[in-house]
Amino acid sequence: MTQPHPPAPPTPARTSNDLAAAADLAGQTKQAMGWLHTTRFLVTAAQLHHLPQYRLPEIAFVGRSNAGKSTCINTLTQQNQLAYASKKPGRTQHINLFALGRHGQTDAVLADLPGYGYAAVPKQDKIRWQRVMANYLLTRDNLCGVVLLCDPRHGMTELDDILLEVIRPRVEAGMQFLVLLTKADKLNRSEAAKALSIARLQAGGGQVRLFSALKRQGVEETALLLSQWVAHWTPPATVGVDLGAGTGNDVDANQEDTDGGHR
Ligand SMILES: Nc1nc2c(ncn2[C@@H]2O[C@H](COP(=O)(O)OP(=O)(O)O)[C@@H](O)[C@H]2O)c(=O)[nH]1
Ligand SMILES: [Mg+2]
Repeated sequence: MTQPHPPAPPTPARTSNDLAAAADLAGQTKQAMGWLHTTRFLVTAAQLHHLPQYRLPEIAFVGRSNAGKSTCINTLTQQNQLAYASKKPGRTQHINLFALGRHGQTDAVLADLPGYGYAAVPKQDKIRWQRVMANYLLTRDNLCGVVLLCDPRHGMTELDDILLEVIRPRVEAGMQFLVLLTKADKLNRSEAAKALSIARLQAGGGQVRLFSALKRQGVEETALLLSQWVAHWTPPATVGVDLGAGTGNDVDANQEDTDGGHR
């Protein structure tokens, strides 16, 4: 005698609240994507003290050369040429700022920082860029959040760890922080799960997500998160007050030049 199959457990009925919440989330995500699409080039700076001071939340994108930073910015903003996705790693040696906001208004700034760790760059230049980056991350008063891009096939490198150390006090003081594991399309399920858990340990409690420009994985979630960072940002008292030499930039930073002059 064959036993009859047990009845399938009932699927919980979706309440109108669930549906409303889902619709709300979808609406917010769409808004965030539309908002990011307004991104336009603002200014490029070879030296830290050339960066204008804004009373606006700024989100910095950092990571090793070739981690997928330019591709990520282009994907999030749905603009193919915004951040130049270089085939030659190490070429982007300036800090590039982009403005975003609807109706010609600017309500946030994205900062594309020079990629680090490119092997062919002379050691002196590497050290100089690292100092510029560290100074930026430590002293940029209106920095609202940092997105660290990391190719999970290489994992977090020593330079990524140094960067984490540099920003740790600011993250503890409330600055937002996200690790994006890029090129996730190159990982299978178990590799992705492993990469996530390792990165979570290294990120010291910060958020970690998989991201693939190719498969559009993590794009909308990241857009939503960035828009939430900006919405919840409160400017520190110092921001925008000192429009002169820049608040907190030390003498070293002002003398640094991110342009190694060997493109
Ligand atoms: N498969 C795959 N390749 C990617 C992805 N994102 C970037 N890449 C490739 O990785 C290389 C470096 O990307 P790029 O954005 O220039 O890196 P950057 O140096 O960090 O700005 C390029 O060849 C990209 O086409 C992705 O999501 N999937
Ligand atoms: Mg790039």
